[in-house]
Amino acid sequence: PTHRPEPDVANSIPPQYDCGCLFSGSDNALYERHLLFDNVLASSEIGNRERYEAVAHSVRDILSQRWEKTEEIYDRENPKLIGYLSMEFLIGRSLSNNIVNLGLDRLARRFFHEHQLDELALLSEEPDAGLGNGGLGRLAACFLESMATMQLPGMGYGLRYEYGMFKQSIVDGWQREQPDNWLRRPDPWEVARPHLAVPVELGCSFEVREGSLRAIAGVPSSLLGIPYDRPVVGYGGKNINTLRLWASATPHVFDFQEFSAGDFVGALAERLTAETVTRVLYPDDSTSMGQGLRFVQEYFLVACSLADLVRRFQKNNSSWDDLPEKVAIQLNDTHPSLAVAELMRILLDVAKLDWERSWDITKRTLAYTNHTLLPEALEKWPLRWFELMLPRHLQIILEIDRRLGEEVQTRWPGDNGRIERIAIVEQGSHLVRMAHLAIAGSHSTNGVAEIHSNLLRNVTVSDLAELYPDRFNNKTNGVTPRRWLLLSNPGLAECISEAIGDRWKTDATDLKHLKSLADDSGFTSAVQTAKRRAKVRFADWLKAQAGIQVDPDTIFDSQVKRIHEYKRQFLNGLRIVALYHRLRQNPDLDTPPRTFFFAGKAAPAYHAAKLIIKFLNNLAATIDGDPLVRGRLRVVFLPDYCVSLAEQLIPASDVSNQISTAGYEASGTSNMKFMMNGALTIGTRDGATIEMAEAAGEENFFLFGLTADQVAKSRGWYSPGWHYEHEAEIRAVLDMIFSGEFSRNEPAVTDAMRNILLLGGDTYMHLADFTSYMEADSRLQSLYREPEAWHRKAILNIAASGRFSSDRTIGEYARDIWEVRPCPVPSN
Ligand code: GPQ
Repeated sequence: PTHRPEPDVANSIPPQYDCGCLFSGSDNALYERHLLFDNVLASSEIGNRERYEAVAHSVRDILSQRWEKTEEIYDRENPKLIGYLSMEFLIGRSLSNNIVNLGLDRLARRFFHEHQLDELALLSEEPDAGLGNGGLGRLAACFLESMATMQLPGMGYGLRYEYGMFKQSIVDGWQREQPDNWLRRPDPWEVARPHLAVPVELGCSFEVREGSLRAIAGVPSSLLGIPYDRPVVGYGGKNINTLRLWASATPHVFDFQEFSAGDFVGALAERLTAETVTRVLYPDDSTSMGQGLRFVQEYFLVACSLADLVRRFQKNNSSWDDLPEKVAIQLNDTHPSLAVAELMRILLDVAKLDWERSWDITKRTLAYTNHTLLPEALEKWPLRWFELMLPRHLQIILEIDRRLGEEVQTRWPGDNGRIERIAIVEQGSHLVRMAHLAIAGSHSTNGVAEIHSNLLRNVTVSDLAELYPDRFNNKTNGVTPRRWLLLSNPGLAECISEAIGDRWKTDATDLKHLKSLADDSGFTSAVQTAKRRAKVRFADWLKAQAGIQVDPDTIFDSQVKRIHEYKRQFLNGLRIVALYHRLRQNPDLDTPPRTFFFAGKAAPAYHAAKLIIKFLNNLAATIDGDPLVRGRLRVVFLPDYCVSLAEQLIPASDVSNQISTAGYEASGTSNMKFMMNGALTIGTRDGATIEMAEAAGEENFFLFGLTADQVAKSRGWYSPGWHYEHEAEIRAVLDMIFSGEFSRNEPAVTDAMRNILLLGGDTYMHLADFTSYMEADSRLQSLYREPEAWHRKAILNIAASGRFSSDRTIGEYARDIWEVRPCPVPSN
C-alpha cells in the first residue's frame, strides 16, 4: 500500500486555540464554567442537555477568535466574495462536525472519557438544524463546508425559520406531521447581530389568516431583517466562514396613529404579523405551491442579503462598476431569483446608474443553478402580487421583458412564437416565469449533472439556450467527505487512511489509490470488517432509538430520500412483493436474507406520496406477520428521515437504490454518499448516477431500465396494461396487491394503487422497468454470495467516488462561474 502519513490536524491547530483549557478539568476550564454559570442550576439538576450546551459553548469559544479573524482578513484583503443565496440549508447537527473540523476529536474523546460522559447521548441532545427539505438544502450545506475548507471567502445567506422541516411519525401506516420547534431551547451556535438589521419595504401591508397571506392594498409597510450568524468551520480549522440567517421582525419605530388611533395594544398585536414571515419552512420538495407568504419569504431573503452584500462592498470599494469583480452571487434555484430585479433597483434608484450599466453589472454579478426539470417545480408568480407588493420591481421586470422581446425580434424577426416562449411574463396567464428572469438576468445557468444540464439546455429552456448559448454550463453535484465519510463512518475512514494516508480528507481524488488494493485480501477483509461493524453499530443504535431489531447478517438494502412518484419507491415495493411472492411459491428457494430500509418524508399535501408511505408500511407489517419468510425478508420504514438518521444508515448499507424514471432526477446526492461508504448501487441511468457508473466502470454497478431517451420516445404509446397482460410476474405482483393482501379492509388504498400503476397510465413507467429491475436484483444477489467479489466492487466504488466530493464541485464553480480565489487566514 502507498502509505503516505500526513500531519495530524490536531497538531496543527493554531496556537490561539487555547483548547487545553476545554479539556483540562481545572477549575476555570471553559466547560466547567459554562456548565456552572450558563444555566444557573444546582448540579443535581444538570442533565445531558446542559452538558451538551456547555461543550458546544466551549467549542464556540475556541473557534470564535478564528471566526473573527477570518472576517478581519476578508475585510483587510478585500477579496472577491461569494454570496450563496438559498431558501434552504439542511445543516443537521454541528457539534461533532465542528470538533472534527477543528481537529479537536482526539482531545474531545479524552475529555468525554475523563469526565465519564456518554458521548453519544450528549451529542444526540443537539436537535438537527433541519432548515431544508432534501437534496437542494443539503447541497447548500455541503457547499458551505467545502468553501470554508478550501479557504474561499464565501458566505451563505438564508432564513432563520423558527420551525424547520416537520417531524414525521407513522400512525397506522400513515404519515403524521408535527412541528419542528428546533429553537425551543437556545441554539449555542447562533450569534444574533441586531446592529446589522436591515429594513425591507413592501408596497402593501398584509395579514396572515388560516395560513394564507392577505394583502392590504395601498398601505406600504416595512419589515426588519435581523441577522443570526452561524460559524462554518473548514476542515483544518483555518478559515471559518459565516452562514447568515435572517429573522423577520417588526421595525422599532412606526406611527401608531396612522394605524389605529388610540388602540395601542391592537396596533401592536397586528404588527406582529411581521414576525410570521420567517416562522416556518415550506415543506414542499420539487413543487411550487404558489403561496403568498412564500413569495414574501423569498423577497425578504433577497432584500436582506443584497443589502448586506452591498453594504460590505461599499465599505472597501468606491465604484459600482467593480461590483462584479468583488461579489459573486449564486442563486440556489429560482427561489432567490427576485435578486435580478432587486439588484437592478439598487443600481438604478440608489446608485443612480443608467439602465445599460445597471444591467451589465447585474448580469455579471449573478449566476443561477437549476435543480429540476419537473414543470410543477418551476416557479411562476402572479403579476398581481408584484403590483401589490413590489410595484417598482414589476416596472423593472416589464422593462427587462420588453428589451428581451426586442432582442429576440432582432435575431429572429417575426418569430412571434419564439418571443412568446422566451417572454418572462407568460401571455394569458399573467404569471412571471422566475426561471426566465434568472437566466436573462445572470451570466451563468447551470444544471447539477451532465444529463440534467443537457436536458435543460436542449429541452426545457431550449429557446433561451439558443439565445444565450455561452451562459449554459454543467456543475455535477458533490457531497462533503468530511461529514459523509470521516464523521459518519469512522471505521471505514480509518481503514482507508491506514492504507493510503489521510490526504483524501481534503483531496478526495486520492481515494483512487484504493483501486490497486481491490484485489488485496488484507485490505478487502478490512473493508468487510468495517462494513460489518457499521451494520452492528446501526442495529444497536436502532434498537436503542426506536426499539426496532434488525439482523446485521442480512443484506441491508436502502432507499432513503423524499417520497415522490418520480423517485419510484413504488417500484422498490413491487420488487419486494415479487421476492415475497417467489418465496411463498417456493419456500425452499435459496436466497440471501435481506432487510429493506425506507425512509423519507412526503409533502403534507402530496396525496400520492403519502399513499406510498402507507403502502410500504402495510407491506412491512404483512411480511412481518408471515412466519414463512421470517428471518429471510424484512421491510423497515424508518420514521423522520433527517441528516442525523442518514449519517447512521448510509455507512451501514450494502445496497443503494437510485431508481428514478430516467430523465427525472436532476442529480441525486444520496447516491454519492452511499458510493463513498462502499454500498453498491442498483439504479437507473439517471442524474449523477450515470457519471458515477462511468467513473467506477459500469461492470461495478447494477444498472437497469429505460434510458431517458427511451422514456421520452415511448411516452406516446406506453401502456402499463400491456405489461400486466404479457408479463407473468408483474401480473402476479399486481394481483397480490390488488387482492388487498397488504391492505385488508382498506379498499381505498388498493384502489388508489391500481389507479396510479395501471388505470391512470403509470406516468412514471414503473411497469416498464420492473422486469429489468428484477434481473439486476438477481445479479446482485448472486454477487453477494461471493463476499470477496462483492467487496472488491465496493472498494472500486469507493476508489472512484473522489470525483463526487463537493470540493471538486466548488472548485469548478470557483473557477468557471465565480472567478474567486482562496483567501487563506494565516495561522497567527
Ligand atoms: N431538488 Cl427543485 C430538491 O431537493 N428540492 C427542490 O425543490 C428541487 C430539486 C433536488 C433534486 O431533486 C436532486 O436531484 C438534486 O440532487 C438536488 O436537488 C441537489 O441539486
